[in-house]
Amino acid sequence: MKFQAAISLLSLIAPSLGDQTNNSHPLDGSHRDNRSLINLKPQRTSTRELVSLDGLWNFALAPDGNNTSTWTDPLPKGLECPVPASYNDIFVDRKIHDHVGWVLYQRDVIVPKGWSQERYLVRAEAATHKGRIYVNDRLLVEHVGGYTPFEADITDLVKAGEKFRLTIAVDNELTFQTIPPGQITVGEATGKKTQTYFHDFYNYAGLARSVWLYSVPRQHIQDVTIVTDVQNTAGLINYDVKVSNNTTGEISISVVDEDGTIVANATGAQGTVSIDSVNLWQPGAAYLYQFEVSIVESGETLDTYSIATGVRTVEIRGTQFLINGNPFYFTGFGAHEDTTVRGKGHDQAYMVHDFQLRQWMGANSFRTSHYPYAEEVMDFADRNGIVVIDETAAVGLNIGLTSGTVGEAPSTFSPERINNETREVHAQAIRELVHRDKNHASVVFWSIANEPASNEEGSREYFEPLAKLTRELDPSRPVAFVNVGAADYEKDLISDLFDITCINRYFGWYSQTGDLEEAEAALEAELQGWEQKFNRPIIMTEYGADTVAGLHSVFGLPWSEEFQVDMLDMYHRVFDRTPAMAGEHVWNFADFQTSVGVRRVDGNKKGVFTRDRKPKAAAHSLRKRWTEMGASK
Ligand code: BDP
Repeated sequence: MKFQAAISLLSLIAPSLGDQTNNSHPLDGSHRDNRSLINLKPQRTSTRELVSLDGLWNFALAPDGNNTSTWTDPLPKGLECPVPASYNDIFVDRKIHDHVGWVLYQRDVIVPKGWSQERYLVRAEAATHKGRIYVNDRLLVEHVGGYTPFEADITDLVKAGEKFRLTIAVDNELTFQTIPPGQITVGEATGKKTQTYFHDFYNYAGLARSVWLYSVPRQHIQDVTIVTDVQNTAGLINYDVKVSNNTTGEISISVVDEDGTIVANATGAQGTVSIDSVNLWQPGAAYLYQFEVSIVESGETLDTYSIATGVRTVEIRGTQFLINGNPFYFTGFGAHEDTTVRGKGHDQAYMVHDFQLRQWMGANSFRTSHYPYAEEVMDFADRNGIVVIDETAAVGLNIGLTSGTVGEAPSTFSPERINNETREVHAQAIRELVHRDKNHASVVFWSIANEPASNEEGSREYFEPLAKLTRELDPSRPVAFVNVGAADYEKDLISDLFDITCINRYFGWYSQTGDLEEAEAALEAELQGWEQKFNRPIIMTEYGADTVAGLHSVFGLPWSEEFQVDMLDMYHRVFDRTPAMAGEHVWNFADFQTSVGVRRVDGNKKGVFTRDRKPKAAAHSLRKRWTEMGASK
């Protein structure tokens, strides 16, 4: 199946699931059409300006209760919090670390004087998990979903040259109606709120990504959708440009190669441009054209915006995953945005270093487990030829997984737990992910959930419309979800709705613990089961063992570095005799923080690197395997 799209299909229309807008609800109605989509990532061009609002912001836990009227007052002096960063580990204060509810970030901002003819907006790249933007004492926008951007147009509220007080409130609460889901309990003795959740990483919160003030011209480019194809030696770029309602100018397109030469031109909001003797975007060898869109009137450029565009195709043929017609075998890791002190705060130094480590390992890909990563990471993957499986934050739709072994797990899909409202929120998370990341050459398929209870009643009703929605939003990429061990090839109820078999398996760790012979037989049977069920690629999206760096065992016992090496070797033997295997992503790239529980000592230790990015023994054996695989291609 070749995943190419007529661009018109890339609409955001989703009849089966209701409203289709960004989950931002302008609350005063005056400044923004609430059905419009969020703008493209801010960019400095000859017609647009960009002011970073990163740095130290005043910070406070919001006063208790739902009375938000005091939130916009100047915050008491004292705490300053860096942006971008999760706030949890910044302060030496358990109350802040464990806080459940709203926090407030505040700073003064001046709109540049020269912007009097422009429109200008405040944009937060993420507020985990709910965010509100206030200008002075006015609430402008509320956004649900912790890993996608939202923004407020402030043009009509603050004049160019004026200063205003910007407050961003952020709520970290997770319920059965959020993505990811969670549950809040109130202590009987203390009345204190405690957050629990069904996923295995710490609920870091706050403004973990950049905040911007940026300008766009009155007539401006709002959105661009690009789908590429290849015909013989020519590259085709199908495009669709959306502009602001008031636009009277003409749309003009230039495609510029890496040497700065214009290789194609076009006019009009939709169409196809062709590049002769195209340089393809290849895994490990990225080539990016600048797709430059302009609005031109009477010879004057009113707005211009450029998208780095890799020309490539994605196809599934039988059990093969093809990029540009060549079989591609995924090597690499599932990972987390996670570092000490910053939590999930985006950090350029760690981003570059992590890519360097992946490259050193011979890894060609990663999955954005278990939420959309910072947009800078996606841009960097495009530029570095790293292939990405792009995942929503729908992790933990599986109540049984963390219910322990005692007693019956309550059913996941039910009116009191994961219900239709959750599905609406999930649908919106998919819309926002596809909208944000659709133009990234690195993104080769979507994963709409990690380890849902796909063996449980109700899972099919829940997932069928979501799989359909994702295909409608983007027919140019395959759609997958990541399957959990309990929903093996006989018990899973939804895999036929998807294009690829992605499975996480822990034979030898959570089952057959330490017994690699039993584990090998179980893994083999499982892979054969999937292979026989669907004639399509299988990717092992997680496999691994908790490993304490520096712990050694002559017996190769679990938790030792030797065991991690042996266990991964065993998996690889089985993969190498399974024809349908199309990839292997070890869990995890690095050790990461989780909530405190009896199963985790300062976090999850399945990293091939420690949390501070030191290699464990497995890094060397994996490196050998992956670099040899890369070299033999
Ligand atoms: C899988 C999850 C992943 C966990 C991992 C583990 O997908 O998020 O961290 O297991 O237990 O179930 O290490």
